Amino acid sequence: MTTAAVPGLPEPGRCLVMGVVNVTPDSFSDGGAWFDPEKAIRHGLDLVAEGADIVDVGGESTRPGAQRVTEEEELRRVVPVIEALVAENVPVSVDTMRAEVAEAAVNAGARLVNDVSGGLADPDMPRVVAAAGVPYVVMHWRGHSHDMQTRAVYTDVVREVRDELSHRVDAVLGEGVDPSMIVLDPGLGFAKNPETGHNWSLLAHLDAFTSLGYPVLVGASRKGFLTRLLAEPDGTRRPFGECDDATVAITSLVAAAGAWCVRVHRVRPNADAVRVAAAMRAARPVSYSYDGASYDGASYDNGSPRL
Ligand code: PMM
Repeated sequence: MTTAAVPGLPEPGRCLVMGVVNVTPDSFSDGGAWFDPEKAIRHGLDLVAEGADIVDVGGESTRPGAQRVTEEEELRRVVPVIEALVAENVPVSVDTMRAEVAEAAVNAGARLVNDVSGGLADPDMPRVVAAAGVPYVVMHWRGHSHDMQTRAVYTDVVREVRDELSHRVDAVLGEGVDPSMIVLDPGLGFAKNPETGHNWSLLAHLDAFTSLGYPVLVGASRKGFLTRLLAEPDGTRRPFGECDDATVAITSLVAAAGAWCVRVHRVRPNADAVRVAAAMRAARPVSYSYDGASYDGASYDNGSPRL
């Protein structure tokens, strides 16, 4: 499952690493550090030098409570950065919910459309992506950031997110997106309540998503549920930028469980982690003997993702 090929994107035989470039003044995770286009381009190139397989360029913050920017502003932010990175042969994805922005980004050379709304925010998106013939990240989403946390109500979060994602897949297939182009994302932090363990349940049951038969992308990096997990005894939450070690831990686990790609802010340690997971997965199927008994890795594969 890890190595499922997605057309036009690298195929290193392990979980891919997508480095984040937020060309925004207000993303919660990096606080506007890359709002200046020159800095954003430099940062994208640095991420590649650290081992990013894909650079994800976004011009609209999706932090809880964020207000939308205009389409013109979003285009102004992302297109020059995408053009410059593509000119350096960087595999670029565009993080947008708008069909017009996706189209402009693909015309500028973006190879992947990463739509956190899974086609719900802009009804033209699936058709535009289908016409562009590029891979499409369909993420689980229940509404825009300004009020998404009020929608984080589930009886069975894994089943509901899986079912809602499946419906989105059916919808985008109906709009002409080729099945080979679809990537799924459970949407950690998006309409998920960090107090009630929604994100952890989704991570713990990644097989509910990998078993749908599409590559799976996981975006845990610097999310609020990590700042809570790592809070001080008095409840003071760990700052976003100090959650990178926890992000690496998640990367190791989801890469071992068969994720296709992780979306992260700090690339180098996550690039190491996916290599560790790949080495362990590769070592697993061989027969070996221990303590006089012999084991065949394949014989106790019960269908669960293997470490
Ligand atoms: N998270 C953010 C933005 N884009 N895209 C995908 N596919 N999955 C995610 O989890 C995701 C995303 C928000 O994080 P940021 O503001 O730190 O970039």
